[in-house]
Amino acid sequence: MAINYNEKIPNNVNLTDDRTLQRALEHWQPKFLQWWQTMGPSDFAAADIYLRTAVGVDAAGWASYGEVRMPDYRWGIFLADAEPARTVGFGDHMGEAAWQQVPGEYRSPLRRLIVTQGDTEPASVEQQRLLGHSCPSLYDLRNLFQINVEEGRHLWAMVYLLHAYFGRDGREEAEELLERHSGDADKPRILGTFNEPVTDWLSFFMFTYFTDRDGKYQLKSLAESAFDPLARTTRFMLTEEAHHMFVGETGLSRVIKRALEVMTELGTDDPAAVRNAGAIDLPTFQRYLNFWFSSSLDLFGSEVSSNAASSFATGLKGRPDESQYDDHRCVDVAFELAQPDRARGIKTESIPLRNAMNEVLRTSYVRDCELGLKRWNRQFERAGMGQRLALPSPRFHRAIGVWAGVHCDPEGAIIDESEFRRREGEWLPTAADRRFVKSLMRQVIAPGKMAGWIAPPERGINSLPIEYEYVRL
Ligand code: BYC
Repeated sequence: MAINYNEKIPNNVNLTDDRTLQRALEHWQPKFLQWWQTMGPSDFAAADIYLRTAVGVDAAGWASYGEVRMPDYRWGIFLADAEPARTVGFGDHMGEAAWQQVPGEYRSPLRRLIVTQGDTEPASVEQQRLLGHSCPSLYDLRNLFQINVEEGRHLWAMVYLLHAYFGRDGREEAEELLERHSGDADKPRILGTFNEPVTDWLSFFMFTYFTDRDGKYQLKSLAESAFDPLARTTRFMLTEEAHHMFVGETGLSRVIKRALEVMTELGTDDPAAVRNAGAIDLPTFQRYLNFWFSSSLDLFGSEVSSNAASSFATGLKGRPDESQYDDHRCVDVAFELAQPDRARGIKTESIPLRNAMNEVLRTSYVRDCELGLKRWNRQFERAGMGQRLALPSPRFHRAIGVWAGVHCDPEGAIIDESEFRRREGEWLPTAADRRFVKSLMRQVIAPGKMAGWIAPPERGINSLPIEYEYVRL
């Protein structure tokens, strides 16, 4: 269905047919805008930004590009088209008609999933709030703001579900989504990674590569939900999410490209020399990667989770691309889980597959993360350099699940806490690393110009040249 932009809240859900819902959302709208003003991108409200806006929900040509000021962006409610006669694709309700309303017995766990998902969206905008002041180019600045406005819209997607299907509780949850804040001592965001500061662009690119990719896997599994409005809204969110991961992957690849250029010019891979020349040395890059990968792994929850088992059984949350599996019920199937034993060794235990669903998702996520690593490592090969980047073991630096509190090195070997503390600075960003990366973060806003620590992108946005003035300040 086409998106109606003539209304106060653009939508393709016939909002005018439900006056009560429309009024409730129109009541939330100014609170959202107030939140955007105070917690969203600092400054830049008057800049004209070359943004894409959704004009339809079909895969082909949903985006229209044009100059927009962020406060005038039309945040709204867009669901992918309904699949006629859709049935539940997994779990105990497999084959039954997908639900258009929330079954009473699943209200509370479904609300919890929607709130957790919704909480991450504004959190990421808050985390990235100050980045505009140190953008490496106008191209990058535009991409940052594109991501920010779309994360704002993803909040709308979840708030719509809360208002439309969860009555008063849902409206209260929608208010609280604007009251918790990233890193706030009293009211932090729900999940760990979304309270981590993202105050430099290396972290931003790591975040959009690793953390947005968690978003992809979580949204894909919610897109399988028996609750059809959730499946439809997340299907559309995924089309927007793809660009966020593109920004992460290409951003990191440009950082590597620049480091390789500097190493070739200088004829050395000495990290101090690379830093002196104003590029990001590879050991620092690897430490940032270790941090953001391990933090993002925690977002999948515990390896053994009764929440995950019941979400699968009841049909609330499936596996990404559920249709690729043969067995959609997963009853009486075991999953072999490696976990630490008391003697500091590793034991493998059989657990019911349904309880291991978080781990199933995490494993497919890790495989997806590896693809970027392969591409980046090819850059080294092509440059004739011996260095390689690697994902650390999923046991490394975990705060959630069976490996939480177990000290492991990046290869996954269990080590003493004292050894971990002694070597932590080799594996995770140090205060000195952060100071160095911060020192490179100087705003570059001349059209087509790039900061010295990052190579230009291969092409511009929507076939425009790289020199295009993507943000008119
Ligand atoms: N930090 O049974 P467990 C995105 C909590 S990103 C802190 O293991 P479960 C985006 C957990 O909440 C995708 N707490 O977990 C990306 C639970 O607490 P309660 C976001 C954590 O339920 C970039 C307790 O520990 N999507 O979209 O099986 C930019 C026991 O947990 C963490 C979703 O989250 C953590 N890392 O699975 C913008 C999807 N992990 O309730 C956006 C919806 C766990 O006992 N959420 N806990 O107080 C879910 O599917 C599940 O809630 C989780 C956790 C996978 C997150």
